[in-house]
Amino acid sequence: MSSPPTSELRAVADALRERDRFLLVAHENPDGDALGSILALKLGLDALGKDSVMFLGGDTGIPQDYELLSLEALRRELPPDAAERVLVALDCASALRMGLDPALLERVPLSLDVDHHHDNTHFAGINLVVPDASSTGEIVRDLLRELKIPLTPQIAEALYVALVTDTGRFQYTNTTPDSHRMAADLMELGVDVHGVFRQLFENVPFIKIQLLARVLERVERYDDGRLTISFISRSDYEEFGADESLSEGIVDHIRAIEGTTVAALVREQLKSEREGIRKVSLRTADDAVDVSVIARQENGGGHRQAAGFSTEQSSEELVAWLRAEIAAQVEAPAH
Ligand SMILES: [Mn+2]
Repeated sequence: MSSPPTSELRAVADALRERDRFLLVAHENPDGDALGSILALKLGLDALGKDSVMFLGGDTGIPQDYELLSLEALRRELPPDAAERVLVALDCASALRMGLDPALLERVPLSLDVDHHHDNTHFAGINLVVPDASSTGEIVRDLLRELKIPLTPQIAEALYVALVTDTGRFQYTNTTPDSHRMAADLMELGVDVHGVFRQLFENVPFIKIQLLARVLERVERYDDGRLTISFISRSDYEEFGADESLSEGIVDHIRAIEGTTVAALVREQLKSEREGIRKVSLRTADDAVDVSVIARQENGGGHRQAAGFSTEQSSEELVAWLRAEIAAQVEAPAH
C-alpha cells in the first residue's frame, strides 16, 4: 500500500524511534498474525538497537504450526521492569486480550495499540487502528517502512506468516489487491512461500486430526444449518493428550459445511481458573451476520466474520441464545 502515512502511524513510528525500552505484547491464545507481528516488530527494533521484550499472556501454548518462527525469546512472564517500558499491544482489540493486569497500562510511560480489529476499544495512549488492513502484520510492515528499517528475509517471513494466516491463505474477504502486492514484495525479499505453506498447513499433528474427527462427529445443526455448532470437552483433550492450542482452526471446518451461516465451536478449558467457563469461537462466511456483535454481548470481540467470547451458559442455553441472536440479525439486517 502506498497511501501516505496517517498521523497515528507517524506518532507510533516517532515513539518507536525516540524511546529506548519496549514491552511488546501479542494477544493471548495467539494466531499467526499475533505471532508474526510481534516477531517482525521485535526484529525491526533490534535493527534500531532498541531494548525490547516480547510477552505472551494467558497459559495457552504456542501452536506447533508456528515453529518456523524464531520465538525462543518470547516470555510468558513479565520482566521485572515491565512498568518502565513503552507497552506496544499488537493485534489486541481490547486491553483484556493482552492477558495481563490492565493496571499496567496506567503505569507504563506510554502505551501503543497497533491493530486492525474494527471494534478496537482504543485503550492505549496512541491507537494505530487500521480496520482496512488485512492483518496487523500489514500495519507493522508500514511502520517498519516509515522507520526505514530494511526487511530482512527473517522479518519478511514473519510478516508473511501474519498475512497468509489472517487472510485465510488469501481467501477471506479482507484479501485485497494490496494483500497480494504485499505477498509479492515479501516473496521478492526471499520468503519461501511453499516452505511456509508446508510448515504451517501440511505439518498437522495427528492428535489434532483425532480431535477434529471428534468435533466433526459431534456437529449439531439448527435452523437448516444456519447455526452449525460443535463442542470440545476437557476429557477430549485429556484422551488425546492434546493441548488447547490444537483446537485452533477447527472451527473453520465447521464453517465450511454447506448452508452454514454461523459456525460455533465451544471449548472447555484444560486448565481453567473458574469451573464452567467455556470459550466460544464464532465464524461466518455470510454478510448477513456480524458475529462480533454477538460476541460483544458476552464481553468478547473480534471481526465481523470471526469473533469469540467466554461464557458460563449451559449448552442448551447457549444454543437457544445463539439461534435467537442469529435470527435477530438475519431478520433485521440493519446492523
Ligand atoms: Mn489479526
